[in-house]
Amino acid sequence: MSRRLRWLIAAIALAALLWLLLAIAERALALAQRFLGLPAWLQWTLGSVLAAFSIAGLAVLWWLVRPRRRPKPMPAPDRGTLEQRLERLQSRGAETQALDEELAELDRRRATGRVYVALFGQISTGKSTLLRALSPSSTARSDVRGGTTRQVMHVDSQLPDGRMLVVADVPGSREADGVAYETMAREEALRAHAVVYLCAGDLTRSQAEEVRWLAAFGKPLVVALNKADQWSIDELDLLRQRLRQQTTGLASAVVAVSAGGAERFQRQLADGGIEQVERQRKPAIEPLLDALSRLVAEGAEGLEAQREHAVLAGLHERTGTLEAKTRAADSERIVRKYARRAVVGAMAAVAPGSDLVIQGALAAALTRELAALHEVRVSDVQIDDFVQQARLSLRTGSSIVLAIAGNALKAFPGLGTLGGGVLHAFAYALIFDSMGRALAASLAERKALDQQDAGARLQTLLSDSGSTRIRQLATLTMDAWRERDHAP
Ligand SMILES: Nc1nc2c(ncn2[C@@H]2O[C@H](COP(=O)(O)OP(=O)(O)OP(=O)(O)O)[C@@H](O)[C@H]2O)c(=O)[nH]1
Ligand SMILES: [Mg+2]
Repeated sequence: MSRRLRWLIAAIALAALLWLLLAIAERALALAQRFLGLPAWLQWTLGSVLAAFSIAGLAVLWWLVRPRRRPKPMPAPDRGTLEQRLERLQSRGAETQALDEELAELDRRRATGRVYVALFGQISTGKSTLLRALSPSSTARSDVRGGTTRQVMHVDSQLPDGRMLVVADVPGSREADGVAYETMAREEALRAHAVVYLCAGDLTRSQAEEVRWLAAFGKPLVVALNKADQWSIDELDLLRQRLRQQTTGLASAVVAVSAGGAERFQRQLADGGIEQVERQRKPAIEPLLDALSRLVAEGAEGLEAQREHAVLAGLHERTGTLEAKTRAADSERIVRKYARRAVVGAMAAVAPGSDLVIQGALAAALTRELAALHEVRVSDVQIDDFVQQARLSLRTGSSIVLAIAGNALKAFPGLGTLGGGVLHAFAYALIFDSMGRALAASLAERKALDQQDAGARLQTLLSDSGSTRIRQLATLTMDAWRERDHAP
């Protein structure tokens, strides 16, 4: 577009805009004049209606753009549904023991009627030190040593109001290579009635995420700023204020404490020498004890429904992961089975043509079985369509498939010695493996038989000559071939 033309269009647009603004102003003035000419009672009625509309409009606008502090609550299934899912998984050979144990632990804790509180926070924020301060006379004390916590540990503690708690120390989160320990900590936090979230300064982004995660499970929460002894009173005020801002709507209280820990200093001796001294800092945790008293005032019974919800929500996630894993393994098995059958079918063919016409009945059965595994309903027509489409894409792609198969024969000398027909048998293994994988991935993601999506994935897989997959398929072909040779 020429420069002059652009100027012209801009000038016309500007003139149109000006005209529009003038028209609006004129209309507004006319309306105002008519409004002023109305009797007073009508002016008031109209004025009130307009004001109400504006207020409602502003409220809707605010509702749309307001900052959302509360994270979306985690969904939790009811217990019966969850148990059914676990049973189904178990019948499919999945390892559900840890999940069953979690349910049993839910019941066990309910039966004790005790209040459980978990300490949670990133490494070295002082959880183990706080546990010692919360339970100075605990018999388990000797097990709580300095250093990195590697397991969940419970001690009894008594609040100043006489209420008894079971407090859990857990491994710190965010340790390099500490995923397993962090999982352990998170699971324990979900099992507790309330959580004390420890930090040693204002929240970093990852700490803020942890607090949001706990709040999303509906955990009653106190944020404890530990190592308060390291800050001046003014600094502490600022930090508390900042923490309150960061956890508005997520935590019930923010408190500053000093859990204790060892302090080292030098002491001047009478003879002029210097002595290194280490002593235990005196814990100062009263604000936390007060906040905890308020947080668990309802007692175990009052907090139990919330706790159960969190545990079930956590189990819902874990069960979902196990379901996906089990389904992926089953899917892999099915694909392998059909790839093998396709190889056997190819070997039985009297004169394999150079055009790879897909084995229709086998492809339909593979599709049906994978759809059933993913609990996707498919009609016979849909299956026929899909197989037909796969056939078409193979017609154009068969040279690629044969080229990959040919290359593989060179790379796996064992295959090359087996004779001519093996090229086709291997090509079929590749086709069925690609088709099965494409279908399984598409079904898992789309929860439907989406021809286009599965077709696109099939195209990619057919030309994927990734070595591990090709090696596995070569072995599969070779095994099937040898078995045929040894068959009576
Ligand atoms: N200054 C100061 N240091 C503290 C305080 N509480 C704990 N510490 C020190 O912080 C360090 C870590 O304390 P731990 O109690 O082991 O921390 P943790 O959160 O259990 O650590 P992990 O188990 O690794 O997650 C130790 O050196 C403690 O002495 C405190 O109130 N003030
Ligand atoms: Mg620790």
